[in-house]
Amino acid sequence: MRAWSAPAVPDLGVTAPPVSVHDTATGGRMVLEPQEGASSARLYVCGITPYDATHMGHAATYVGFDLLHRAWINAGHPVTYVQNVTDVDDPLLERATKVKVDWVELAERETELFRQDMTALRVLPPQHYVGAVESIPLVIDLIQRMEAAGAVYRVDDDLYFSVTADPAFGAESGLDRAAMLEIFPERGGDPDRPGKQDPLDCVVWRGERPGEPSWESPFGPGRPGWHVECTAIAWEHLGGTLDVQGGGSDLVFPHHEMCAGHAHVATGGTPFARAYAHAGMVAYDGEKMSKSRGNLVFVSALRNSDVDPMAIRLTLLQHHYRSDWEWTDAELFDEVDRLARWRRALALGAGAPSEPVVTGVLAALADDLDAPRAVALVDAWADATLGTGGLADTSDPHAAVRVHLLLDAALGLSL
Ligand code: 5CA
Ligand code: ZN
Repeated sequence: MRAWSAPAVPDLGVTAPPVSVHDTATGGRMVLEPQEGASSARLYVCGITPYDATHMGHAATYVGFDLLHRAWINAGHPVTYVQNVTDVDDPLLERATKVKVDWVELAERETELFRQDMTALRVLPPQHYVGAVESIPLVIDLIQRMEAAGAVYRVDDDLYFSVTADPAFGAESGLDRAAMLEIFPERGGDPDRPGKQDPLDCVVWRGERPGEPSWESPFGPGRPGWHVECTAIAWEHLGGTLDVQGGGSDLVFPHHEMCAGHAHVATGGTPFARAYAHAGMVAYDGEKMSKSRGNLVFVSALRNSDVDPMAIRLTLLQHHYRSDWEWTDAELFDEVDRLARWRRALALGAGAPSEPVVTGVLAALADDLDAPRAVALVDAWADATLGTGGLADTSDPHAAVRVHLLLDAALGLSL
């Protein structure tokens, strides 16, 4: 699948510190220098299910991982970035039926809108942007490997993955069985289906249903399960253990746990990812922003009403990627004002010393992607540059150029 166009990342002429992020599996910090022998850092972030437009929750997650992508580049590491598109799944098919649109058309339309939103927000594109439908041969291959390891069984026309086949099952989320059983049905699981060996087992191949799309396979006609899609795409396009599997915190269980389990079983125990990183949930009107609840603020709607995409991006950056927070329009308007102040400071050319802000911003981002700290440093620089009571600091003749490049390279803000 086509991704979107890449904004250039300016070279700052300094090397940022090694990047560390919080790892859900260990609950601690992980320093992410590329693996021995790997030519690049390997990043996989779970992509959209394209049945509706990009909302602020999606945008926050992708901007969050864009900070990781940029922090690695600024630390001197090339990055191979892979993202999927869940272009066949229950919610997409249900929406297509409801609005009487062909499901392929709906997926293509919403994916194109997502590309435009990501371009406007200056999110670096993945090198491999891969749909589930185009990956069906990879999925079949992965299921066959799991089958050969004795980890797959049939219930009617569907194939299930046996979670007990992975001795490490549960290590990614750290959840106990009771918590897993509670969450599983809320996130697409079917614990009560008769014939399953364990209530937590998940579908890897869903046999053909009347009126639904299906593809031929050695297991009969059907379509891929959700978790096996991401495992197959990530493994194929990154070629080994990922440095980071990312997504929103709603994917901690079962999605990323199952991905880890599938990979362990198919490869004889090779870890799926070194770290599992999760972005917090963005709420609106008191509840998680979600397509199913309908409490949405769309990136495209704001763009269409002439909101500067950089103000949207800055609003997202004001919240640490791991925190849960609530979108308000008032905050967006504050950030419009902040951008105007930064632009005034940058227009002066000379300004307060740039060296401390460059070092500080790169260090903040290398430290678990601490964008709010980075924004506060730029704010302090703009305040000093503009001065209060006429006491502007213009001691650095090249300050504006340096800070301009820094905002672009590290925070993805083009002013
Ligand atoms: N296609 C699957 C992942 S393989 C999926 O979850 N799609 S999605 O369209 O529902 O979400 C896309 C990404 O946005 C996921 O990483 C998800 O965790 C994240 N996300 C969804 N809702 C929110 C929210 N309210 N706040 C933050 N991130 C969110
Ligand atoms: Zn995924």
